[in-house]
Amino acid sequence: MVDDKLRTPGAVRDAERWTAHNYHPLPVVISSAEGAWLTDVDGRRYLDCLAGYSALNFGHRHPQLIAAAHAQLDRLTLTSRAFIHDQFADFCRELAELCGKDLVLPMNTGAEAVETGIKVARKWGYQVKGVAAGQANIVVAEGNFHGRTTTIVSFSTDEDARADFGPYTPGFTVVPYGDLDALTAAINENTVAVLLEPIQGEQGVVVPPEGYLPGVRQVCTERNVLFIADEIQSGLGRTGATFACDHEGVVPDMYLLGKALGGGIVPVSAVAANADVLGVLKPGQHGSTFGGNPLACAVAIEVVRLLATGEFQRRSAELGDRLRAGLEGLLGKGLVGVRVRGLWAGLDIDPALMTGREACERLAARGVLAKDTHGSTIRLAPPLVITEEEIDLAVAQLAEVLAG
Ligand code: IF1
Repeated sequence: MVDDKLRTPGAVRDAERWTAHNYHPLPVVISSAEGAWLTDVDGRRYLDCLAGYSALNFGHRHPQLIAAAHAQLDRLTLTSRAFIHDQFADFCRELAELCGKDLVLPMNTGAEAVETGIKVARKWGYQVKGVAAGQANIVVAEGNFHGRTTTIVSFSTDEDARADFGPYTPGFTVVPYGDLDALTAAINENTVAVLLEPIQGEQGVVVPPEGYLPGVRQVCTERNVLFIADEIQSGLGRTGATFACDHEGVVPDMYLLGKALGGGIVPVSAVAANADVLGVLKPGQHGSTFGGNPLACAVAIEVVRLLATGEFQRRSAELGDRLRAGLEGLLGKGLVGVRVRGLWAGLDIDPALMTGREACERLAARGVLAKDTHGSTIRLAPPLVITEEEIDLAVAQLAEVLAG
């Protein structure tokens, strides 16, 4: 795919020489991007069907978001939470209103939002629910992906993400995803929360059975257990609604948000919940140097305003139908499984044909960038600014790859 007279090979070698090999990136060296399109160091263009794992829902360098970032860069970038700044209240209020919650706790990465959710749920368990000291337990799902910290990988079921990082944090019970009976049976007097992705992203865009999320909501309400929805990848328009939980009218006790909240410009994450939950935190009990910084807030305020119109959610739903129709047309033509929710698709390629990695390498050679998840499964998650023609292009190129 790449020949030596081009700049790409040297740039790939340089990157590999100077970094730890905790990724195996495609040999593509991006130098600029706009909307749904990337340009590499040799001027080749690629349609972005990964969108930073859903951190670029609004496309690369969305004008409104870039303008907000530029304006804030020229005014104030960091204060720490030791002081307040003039973007902070608007960000917290507008995000809380989008979530229908009382309060927001801003952090930076998704993993920090997840860790915050775990800490708050445990403290709520001891101080509000009355769980015995040190006994708090959180129910999680097989196939989960919630980040890479030591505590989070402690309850991962993916050996690549977990192996040799022990000793592991206790206090988590793993149950099969989508199995409401198993989840209900796992709840006991020490259970403080259920932590789930409403749709499992890294597992290959796995949508749970209809009724599962409402069932989780009901059992958490009945058993006085917090329902924590990790919407870091599934949220903010990706699935054709503001939150994936919206599709079944489910409102969790805690939203964990990240990725696209930062507009593809700065890391922004947050926990949104009501005061009876987030109110357990007192000064000095949790924090972050950069959490809620002025630049992050300025960009995230614009992200929330983009979402408040509903335009991106509508686009994701409408264009998602087109994507689904195109992909389902490839069933039996190289695809053995298709899962689509909005502009988010998990595709199972016939393992006899190729691996997901091989498919992504061949797509890259055809000007489409995507990422495999595991084995022969790839995920498509283009920016929500993608057009009908660009969706048709991506599907056509995939059809060519599958046809060999
Ligand atoms: C990597 C996966 C996706 C997430 C959900 C929390 C986080 C993530 C549902 C943590 C992050 C990223 C991490 C990145 C690749 C990507 C990923 F392949 F790892 F699993 F998207 F599926 N909850 N997902 O998807 O957020 O701390 O990264 O900001 O680690 O390789 P983060």
